[in-house]
Amino acid sequence: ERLKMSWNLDNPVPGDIVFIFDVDGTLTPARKSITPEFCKFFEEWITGKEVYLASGSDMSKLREQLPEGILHGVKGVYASCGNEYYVKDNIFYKNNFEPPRELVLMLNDHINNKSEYQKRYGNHIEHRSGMLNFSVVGRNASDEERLKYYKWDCVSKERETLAREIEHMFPDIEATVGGQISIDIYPKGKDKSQILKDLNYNRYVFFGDKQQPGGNDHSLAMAIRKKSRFETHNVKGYKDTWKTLKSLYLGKICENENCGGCVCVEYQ
Ligand code: M1P
Repeated sequence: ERLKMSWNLDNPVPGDIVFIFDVDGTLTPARKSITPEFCKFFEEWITGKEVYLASGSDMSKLREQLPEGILHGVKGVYASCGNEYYVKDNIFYKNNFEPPRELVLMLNDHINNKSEYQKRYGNHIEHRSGMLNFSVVGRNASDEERLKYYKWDCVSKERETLAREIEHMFPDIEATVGGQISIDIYPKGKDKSQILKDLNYNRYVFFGDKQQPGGNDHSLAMAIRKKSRFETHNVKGYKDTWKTLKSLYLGKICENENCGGCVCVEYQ
């Protein structure tokens, strides 16, 4: 449901270059605050530029991770995979999602009977605007418990497998792997790529750590790669983002000759 807005998102303001950043794993370690040194740099860097954030997390989590200087310094914040949009503290729209009963039953069955991971810490299904976030280990897991699950998942590929199963069973639904312990679930098309309907620029620059197929930055990266001028940076962590911003964009818009057209950068 779109809320009444003071300016019209259906007629986006054209501009030259837009920078879009995922948050967890791109500006911060997963579910952690931005580091003070990078925070100082990034707050200065965004000044005078058209910058948007596009996160899978909801706004309350983002407020724990990023200071007001950044949340209010950017042009806008797309939370819950673009299903909510904020400018400073004002919400401009949020989408609704009523998950099918069978999906909720399937997720509960997975937690109770199917998953081979033994530990459960509570808060397994989180309802957010326009989406569900699902975690076998549970969002109440401590940092240490998160890491244990993450390492296990990297080997077992539980999240990837479950996401494909969900999409197979519910053809109108998309499921993608976000941070360390969970998957994001939403109606088809209501993924991060939906933010592009609001943005009209000559050049798109995107930093995200989950651009591979099945990741929650994938749809946005693919949609940006259809633009005539773009850069997608598939970073491995905030340090890659920082290093790239320092080397390519410090103080002025990119002078690197490789950045004139279309570039997809994979970080090792
Ligand atoms: O923004 C990335 C992800 O961050 C969190 O993931 P996790 O708790 O699994 O580390 C979640 O908020 C998730 O929805 C989000 O996609």
